[in-house]
Amino acid sequence: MKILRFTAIAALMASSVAVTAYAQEKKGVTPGELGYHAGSSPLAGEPMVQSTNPKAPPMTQAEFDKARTIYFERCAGCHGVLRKGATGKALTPDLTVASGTEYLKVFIAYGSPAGMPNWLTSGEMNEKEVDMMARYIQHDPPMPPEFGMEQMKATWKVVIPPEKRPKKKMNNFNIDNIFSTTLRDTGEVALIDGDTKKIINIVKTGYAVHISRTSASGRYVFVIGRDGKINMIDLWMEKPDNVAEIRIGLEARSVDTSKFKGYEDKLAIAGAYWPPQYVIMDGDTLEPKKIVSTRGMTVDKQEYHPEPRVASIVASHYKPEFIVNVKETGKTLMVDYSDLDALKVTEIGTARFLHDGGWDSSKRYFMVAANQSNKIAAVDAKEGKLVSLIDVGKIPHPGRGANFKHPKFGPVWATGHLGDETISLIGTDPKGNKQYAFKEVAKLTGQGAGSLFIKTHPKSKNLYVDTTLHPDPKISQSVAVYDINNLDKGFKVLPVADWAGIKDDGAKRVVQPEYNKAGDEVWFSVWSAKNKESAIVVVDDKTLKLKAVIKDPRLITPTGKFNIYNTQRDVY
Ligand code: DHE
Repeated sequence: MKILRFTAIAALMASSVAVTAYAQEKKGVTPGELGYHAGSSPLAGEPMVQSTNPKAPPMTQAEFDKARTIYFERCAGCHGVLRKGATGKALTPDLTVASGTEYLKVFIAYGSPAGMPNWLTSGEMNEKEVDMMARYIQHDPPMPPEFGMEQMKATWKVVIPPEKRPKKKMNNFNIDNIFSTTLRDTGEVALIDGDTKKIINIVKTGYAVHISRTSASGRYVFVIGRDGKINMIDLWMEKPDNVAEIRIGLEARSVDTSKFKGYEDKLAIAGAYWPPQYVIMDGDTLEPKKIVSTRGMTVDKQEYHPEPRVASIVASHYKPEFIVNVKETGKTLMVDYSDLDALKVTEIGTARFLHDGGWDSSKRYFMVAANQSNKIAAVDAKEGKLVSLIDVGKIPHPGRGANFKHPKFGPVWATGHLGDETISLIGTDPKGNKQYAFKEVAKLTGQGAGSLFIKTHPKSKNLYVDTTLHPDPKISQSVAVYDINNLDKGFKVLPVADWAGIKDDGAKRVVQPEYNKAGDEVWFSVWSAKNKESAIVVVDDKTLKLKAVIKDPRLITPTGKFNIYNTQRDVY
């Protein structure tokens, strides 16, 4: 909660005009929204030079360093490294100096009725810290270092070179049904055997590991940490483990590999938050080949943005292309990787604040959430163009979304929302159901706001929606499940956290449904604090009954789970 509060406070630490505007905009802000963007940035530990603005109130070096650490741990996620504004407002000295220390302190200390928490009165900050942060944001933001080829190569390690790796699968695991499971706060992934539900190995990865993706062949798993470290895991080894690693930046979230015919397992790509860039690597060794900056103009106002972060990346099935979504400029880049020396990039203007997304069932259209714009952009990977920008609910957050055949509208793709209780269904079949294609055709009502992930499977008739960041524990600890053929009937609630039988109190948030290969089980993480027991709960998709609980002292803060087969083939 501490982190959550600080972000909101910092959001209001702008000029008086900006404060009012922000407060209006943030009316009805949910705790989930605030909490989600409040992740700690690994940049807190990077050396940076103190820049002094003569108009800003003085600070000692020690105060500046402390405030900088707090800023990167708690505020940068919303306001950006350079405080130019990201999903939160800009906090640059031209705005903050005009407001002055005393004014800013009020907001930090007392919050506002529009959702701004009260740092001082809640006892979470003392007067000294409030004063320090109010002064800090009037100084020029310090600039973290760049991270180019030299720095990348210095971190690049081929642990087992390709020629020394197995020539065939050396274990008896059904590797298609392994789940690469994020252990968020330990910087590890657990490889869990989906058949036996036993942990195969715990692999050390980057800090606050984020997602796993598989190579086109399904042999390799690529894991990225928030610190920009990628680990490449070989599932053919007797005990699957790390075979190569690299850092591609100082902060990152996304990774994928080439999937077009003829390029399977050839290349990998990762996108960084800082520096704002993407990097194409050798698919066997992670050797960095090409680094491309994403700094540039925004799609709407056509203003320069110094740090447009790279959000989701997917590999096209239609062309030798990666689809790279650049958050703050609102651009979707189709990066043709067939000739890295003459890189061709098609820039598609979509909408600002691009975040997560997934394919429609035909894998031709990429559906990506422009979250703070409350839109889904549908991008045609075959034609290389924007098909439609679709207005949905408040802050769509699909993960990769859910594809199913609606009894009336035909194939649809669905997303839940962080900011409201709705689930939007979007038609995706321009041939058979033209009148519904790329429109929001229906809205379901779920348990509440704070949803992060939604999931179904081609073999299932169920649609699961989590509400991980809802403030009411009853809701954050359960999931809603709809019968796809009877959506009007509403949903059933599965008390997933109760089923885990965890005695510790605490958050026990239920997050990210993920199917097994057969599509007859759904796995949920019950995500507790680092020092409390967590679990994975497996639900029988036919009966909606508890099938298994996976517990192990090593399963610390499990969040995302990535079934190898489904991830490899984009089944969701
Ligand atoms: Fe995520 C996907 C960024 C917080 C769990 N997350 C993504 C993607 C991005 C992203 C850009 C899409 C990657 C892709 O497809 O290539 N996430 C961010 C943030 O910037 C944010 C808001 C704040 C932060 O500090 O990182 C954030 N994310 C979280 C969490 O707090 C979650 C819930 C728990 C955790 O493990 O950190 C979380 N994000 C996930 C998961 C996915 C993801 C499980 C992949 C879902 C999938 O099914 O593909």
